Amino acid sequence: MSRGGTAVTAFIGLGANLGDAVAAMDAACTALGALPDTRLVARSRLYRSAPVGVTGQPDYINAVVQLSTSLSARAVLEALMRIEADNGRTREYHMAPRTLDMDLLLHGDTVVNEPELTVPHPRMHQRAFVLAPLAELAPQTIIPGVGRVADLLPTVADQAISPL
Ligand code: PH2
Ligand code: MG
Ligand code: MG
Repeated sequence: MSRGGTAVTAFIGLGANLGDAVAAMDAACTALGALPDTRLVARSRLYRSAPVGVTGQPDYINAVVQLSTSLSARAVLEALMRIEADNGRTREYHMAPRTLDMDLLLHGDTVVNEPELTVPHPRMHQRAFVLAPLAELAPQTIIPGVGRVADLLPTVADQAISPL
């Protein structure tokens, strides 16, 4: 679980478009800050964004949280799934509206390519709802193999998003 005390900076993407999404963001942050060997460093503003990749759903509320953690990427993933479930997350079908979605975006310079976990998140650089809140916290961050967050943001300027 722990990495021998070596903390990395990790970024978590939060999203919700079902139920009280603002309350879900707060609950998620509280739960992240309570994880072992983990400190919540910063959270972005909340954003309202049009659904990407799916139509006929309510807008999403999105945010990004910065952690300092000595948990492994896999341990973080397990924690995210537990927090999602604690907040009423169900999985009726792919891309179903959700009370809380938490995605591990970046975990230091860790690269994982496995069926159940891909880090960096494979689509984060294509999504304004990730890049805008991430740019607020850490615009100079390099997405390994892709580029700098601040440079990627203009490439998704066509996606509708605004601070709440
Ligand atoms: N999450 C998805 C699919 N589409 N669109 C927005 N705007 N925000 C999301 O969090 C989101 C999405 C799948 O996780
Ligand atoms: Mg997601
Ligand atoms: Mg997810």
